[in-house]
Amino acid sequence: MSGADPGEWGFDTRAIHIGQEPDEATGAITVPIHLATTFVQTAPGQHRGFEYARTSNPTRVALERCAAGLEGAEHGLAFASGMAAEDAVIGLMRPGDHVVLGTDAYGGTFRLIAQVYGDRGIGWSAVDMTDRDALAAAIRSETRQVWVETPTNPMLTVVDIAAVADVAHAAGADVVVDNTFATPYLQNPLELGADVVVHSTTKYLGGHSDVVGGFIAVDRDDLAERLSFIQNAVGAVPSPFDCYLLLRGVKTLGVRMDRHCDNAQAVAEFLASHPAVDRVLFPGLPSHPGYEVAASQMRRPGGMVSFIHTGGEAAAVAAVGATRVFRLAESLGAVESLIEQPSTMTHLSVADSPLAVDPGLVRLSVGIETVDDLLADLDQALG
Ligand code: P1T
Repeated sequence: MSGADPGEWGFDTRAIHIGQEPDEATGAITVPIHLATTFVQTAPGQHRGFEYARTSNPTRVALERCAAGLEGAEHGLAFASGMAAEDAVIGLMRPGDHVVLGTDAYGGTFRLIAQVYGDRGIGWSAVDMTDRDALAAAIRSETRQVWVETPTNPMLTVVDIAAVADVAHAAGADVVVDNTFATPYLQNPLELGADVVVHSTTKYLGGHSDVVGGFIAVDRDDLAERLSFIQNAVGAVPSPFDCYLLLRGVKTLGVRMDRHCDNAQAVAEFLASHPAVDRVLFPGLPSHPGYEVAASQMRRPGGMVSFIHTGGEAAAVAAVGATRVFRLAESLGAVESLIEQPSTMTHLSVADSPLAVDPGLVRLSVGIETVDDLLADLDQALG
């Protein structure tokens, strides 16, 4: 879809223009950072759409409109972090309710569900989301939400969103998709049947390792109403400056993702024939079990690559400490390449749980540097 009408704009035009009309007062081409915490009223309750900055703020509204537009969603809500966005979604449930999540998910998501909400009376089960029968068996009468990550963090498993939505909806549960790894440029879960999309905007949407944020996109008015009530009541909102940085990042999301995808494909192919690599996990390789589902529900396979080192934990630890261009750090999705060992870093909180990860696993967030430098760096580090 592309055209002169805003309703027909392509992805990059939406990223640059939705919610970002030139400032009416000054003509400023970029959205101003509105620091005001309160907005004058002409009579009690009479205002121009803004009353108090926790409830709403013009810079945040610009970001919410823009990011919702990228997901093709009716409603968008910005939060102070990806975890704050997830907390709002889980906050829709009550004690006695139950949630199903995948056996492969970001460690912080598991920690929130199992260790924070588990203690407050919300039950959970973890299943292999690629197994339709296992999912159907895990859903109970009190199941309210089915949480899907795809591709997953850190195993890059691809989950068929439409298939999960069929099973979950038949049982009356909502489907929540964490679209952080794919981004709205590569995958739009609402179109595939999801009810709620969450993002850690700290990653690709920000894209420069300089802002922590979260986002929720929904089409359903009932969900939007309850989530915006929680957003205001709890107050885990991003600052105006964070919203500005995210608007700035999102403008280049499409061009960055194309380079992330090109570089990740080259890195995955390089690793696939490297003797120090036992198995490459990347949905753009035909050998990956999720290759076909990825090709049908994603525009491209993304910028994340994981692999199992033939030498196990000790060799994985040595490799992640030996790169020079890939920096040893948590997080992902920014312009610079990062390398990490999930079992002791991002996924420490899943140790001894059904989500535990292989200590020989190495995760790469492939950046947008010159690809030959990335390949040479991995070669010397694995060598
Ligand atoms: O860090 P925060 O913005 O709160 O987002 C949490 C989060 C949610 N969902 C997924 C899929 C994530 O990967 C994350 C954060 N992940 C990392 C920090 C990491 O290195 O994997």
